[in-house]
Amino acid sequence: MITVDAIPYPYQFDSRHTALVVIDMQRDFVEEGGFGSVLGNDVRPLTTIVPTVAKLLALARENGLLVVHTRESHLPDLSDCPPAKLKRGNPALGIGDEGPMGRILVRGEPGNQILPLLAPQDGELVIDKPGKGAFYATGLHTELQARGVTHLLFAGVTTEVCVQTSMREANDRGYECLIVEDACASYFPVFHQATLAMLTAQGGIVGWQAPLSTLQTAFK
Ligand code: C5J
Repeated sequence: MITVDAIPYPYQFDSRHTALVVIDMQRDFVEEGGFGSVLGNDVRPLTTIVPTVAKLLALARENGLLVVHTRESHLPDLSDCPPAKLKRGNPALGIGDEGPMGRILVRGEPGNQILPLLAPQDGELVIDKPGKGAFYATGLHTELQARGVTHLLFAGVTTEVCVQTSMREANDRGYECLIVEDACASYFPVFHQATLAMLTAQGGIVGWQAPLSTLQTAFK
C-alpha cells in the first residue's frame, strides 16, 4: 500500500489497482498558436505544467500504474457532437472549423494530438471523448473495471472543466480519486485554485489533492 500525505487526509492506494488519467494534453489546448491561444487565452499556465506531467507519467510508468490519456474530440462528421455544444462559444471559430492546427476538436487532426513530450506509450489507453467528462459516451469505465482499477490519479487540462468533470464522474462511479494539483492547469489560475478547494472540501467530497513531490515521496 502507498500512503500519500494528501489534503484533506492521507490517501492510500495499491499500484496494481490504480491508474493515472491524463486529461486532454492536446496541442490545440496547450500550445501557443493553437485553438486555445487563438481564442485569446493565455496558454502559459498550461505550458508550464508540461514538465510536471512528464515527471508524473514517468513515476506512474516506473511503478507499474495503468496510464490513460484522453482527448476531447469528435468524429469528422460531428455526429457525436450535440447541437448545443456545436453552437456554443466563439462564432468565428467553432468545433469542426479549420483552425490553426487543422479542424477544431476533430479526431486525427494535428491540433487534436497529445503533445509529443507526453505521447502515449504501447499498452496505455487512449480515450477519445466527445464530452468534458472522460466517462460520458466512452468505454473508460468498462476498461477500468476489466483491469480491476479502483483508484484514479488525475492530471491535465483544464482543471475546472474536463479534469473536474472527469473526477466527479469517477467519484460517482465509486473510484477513489486524487488530483495532482501541480500537474493540472487552467487558463484562469483563480479557477484552478477554486476547483481544488471545492473538490476536497467537506472531508474530500470528491476526493483528495497532492502535489507531485508528495506522490514522489510516497513511492520512495
Ligand atoms: C477541457 C475545455 N479539456 N475547457 N476542455 O477542459 O473545453
